[in-house]
Amino acid sequence: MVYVHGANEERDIDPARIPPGQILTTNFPVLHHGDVPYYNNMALWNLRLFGLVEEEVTIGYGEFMKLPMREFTNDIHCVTTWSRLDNVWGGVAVSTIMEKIRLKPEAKHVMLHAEQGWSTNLPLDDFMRETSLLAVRHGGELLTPKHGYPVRMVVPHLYFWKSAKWLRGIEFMAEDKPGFWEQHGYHMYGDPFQEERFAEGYGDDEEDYSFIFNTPD
Ligand SMILES: Nc1nc2c(c(=O)[nH]1)N[C@H]1C(S)=C(S)[C@@H](COP(=O)(O)O)O[C@H]1N2
Ligand SMILES: [Mo]
Repeated sequence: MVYVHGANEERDIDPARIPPGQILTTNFPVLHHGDVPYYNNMALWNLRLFGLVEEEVTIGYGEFMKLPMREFTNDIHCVTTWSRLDNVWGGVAVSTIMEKIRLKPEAKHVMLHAEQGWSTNLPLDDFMRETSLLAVRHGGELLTPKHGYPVRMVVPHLYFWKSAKWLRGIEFMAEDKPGFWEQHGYHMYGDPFQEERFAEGYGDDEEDYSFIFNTPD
């Protein structure tokens, strides 16, 4: 039996699903750097696929919402130690997006670009896992603004900071490069089952901690 915060009860959950150092909750905390973007004209929204591709592609909102959608159920593991199991997402499989472009063979890494210059990096193979998606719904409802409306990335096998909210660009790169939190000491890969929370040496400076708690609602 595992105690679940939010539900305030013990539940019969396979402990193997819970990475080390994580606490289960049924709440859905909101964490990000900066402000929640506000959209008053979706005609101005687009998603740009660029970098090491034969031809750059831009997908508008109307076109995106007409792509084939699927349901994905997976677990969230946040580096700040909460986990939330069995999230039902609706969205577009990464394979559907990849049909729009032709990658150059040198492409091995991906940078996800969000509104306001926020970014996060991951290997191409992890981006392309069958479980990775571009979500537009959570729990059957359209994403709320604070959880990433209109489109957020979901990469369930890595810590949740790799799941960029307010996604606007997918950049294909030859070499790995640190995104926003990675430049501030978070791990380059972020496997929750290996507890890859921070880069080596993170936390040695008092300044490091100012970023962990900078999480306005
Ligand atoms: N654009 C953007 N996406 C982001 C972040 C951010 O600051 N900006 N924070 C990440 C972090 S650290 C976490 S834990 C999750 C939180 O998602 P949630 O607010 O939906 O729980 O979003 C991730 N995606
Ligand atoms: Mo986070």
